[in-house]
This record gives sequence, C-alpha cells and structure tokens, in this order.
Amino acid sequence: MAFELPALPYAYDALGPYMSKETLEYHHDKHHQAYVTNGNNLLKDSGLEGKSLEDVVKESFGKHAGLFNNAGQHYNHLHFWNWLAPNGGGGAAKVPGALLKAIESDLGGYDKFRTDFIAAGTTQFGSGWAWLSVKDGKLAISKTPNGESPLVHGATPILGVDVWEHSYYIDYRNARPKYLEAFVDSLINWEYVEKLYSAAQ
Ligand code: MN3
Repeated sequence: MAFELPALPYAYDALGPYMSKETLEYHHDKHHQAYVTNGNNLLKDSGLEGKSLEDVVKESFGKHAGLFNNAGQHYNHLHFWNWLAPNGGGGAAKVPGALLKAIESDLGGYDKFRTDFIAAGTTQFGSGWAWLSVKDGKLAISKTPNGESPLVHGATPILGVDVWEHSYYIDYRNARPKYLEAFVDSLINWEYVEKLYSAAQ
C-alpha cells in the first residue's frame, strides 16, 4: 500500500504560539512529504509492498535501513499530527479518567509522568523521539533514536514527541526542554492518546 501524506487535522496557524505556522509548513509539507516520497520509492520491489504500514515498519527494522527510516518516520508523523491539538495539554485535569489511573499506578502520577517524559526527550542525544507506550498491559516512558519507535520493541506507542531539530528549532532554537514543556502543557491531544490507549488494551 503506497504511503500518502495526510492533510494536517487543523490550520497551519492553529497551534500558535507554541508551534508556528512556519514550523508546520516545513515539518509537514517538506519533512513528512520527503519520508512519504522516499518511502514509496524504497517500498517498490522491497517485497513488503502489500503490507500495512505497521508491518512494513516492523519487518524492515534491522534489515532494510533506508526503507525503515522513511516508513518509521511516516508512521511516527501520521500520529504526531494527531498528538497535537489547539488548546491541548492542560495537565492532569485534562487526562481522561482510565488513562490517568494508569499513569498513577504505572508511572507514579501525572507530575512524575511530566518530569520523566520531558527528561526522556531532553536526554535523547541527537535526533529521535520520546514516548509513552503500552507494553505487557503497562504504561512505559522511553526514548528512541531517529525513526525508531516502541512498535519495533514489542510495545504500542500511545504518545510521542518528535525531538528532531526540525520540530522545534524555528520556534525554540536550541531550547529543547522549553519545546517539550510547551508540548506537554499546551499541545497534547489527550483524546487521541486515550483512543490509542483503549485500542492497546
Ligand atoms: Mn519530524
């Protein structure tokens, strides 16, 4: 199945002042588009053409680096646009009940989740992602380099933040922790996280 770039689920200027129109124009229209274009070229004759995106990501991991990098980033960004929302974030009060309970029992509560998730993104050396995922029925925070995700480590990602410089340099320059704080406090689309959490149960 060929990869396709979806339209953003909101206007390019809808995430201001936390993420600018200029960032979204470059990040969605240029970077994500390149993963789609390059991924489709590498998918041809790979033997994985008929597979779902998730299966292409899992089956190319460790075997076909070029295809994996592009398919992995396509998968990550498809979700990333939905992990963002105007008037997102909002702290523990905005986290749906069942998910908040799991954050309390598995991660030591919302405040500890916030600290640990931001720390995962801050300490990812170079390009990559920080994650909240479900593994063996429990929530876990992790980080991965480049286009990797918990999907290739036996877990289901339910929230991820892109810490490649293209995701924050226009708005935050080198202040990656400020970008991560804005992401958690003002951008997370908790309804989408809850939807993925329910599906992963
Ligand atoms: Mn990106």
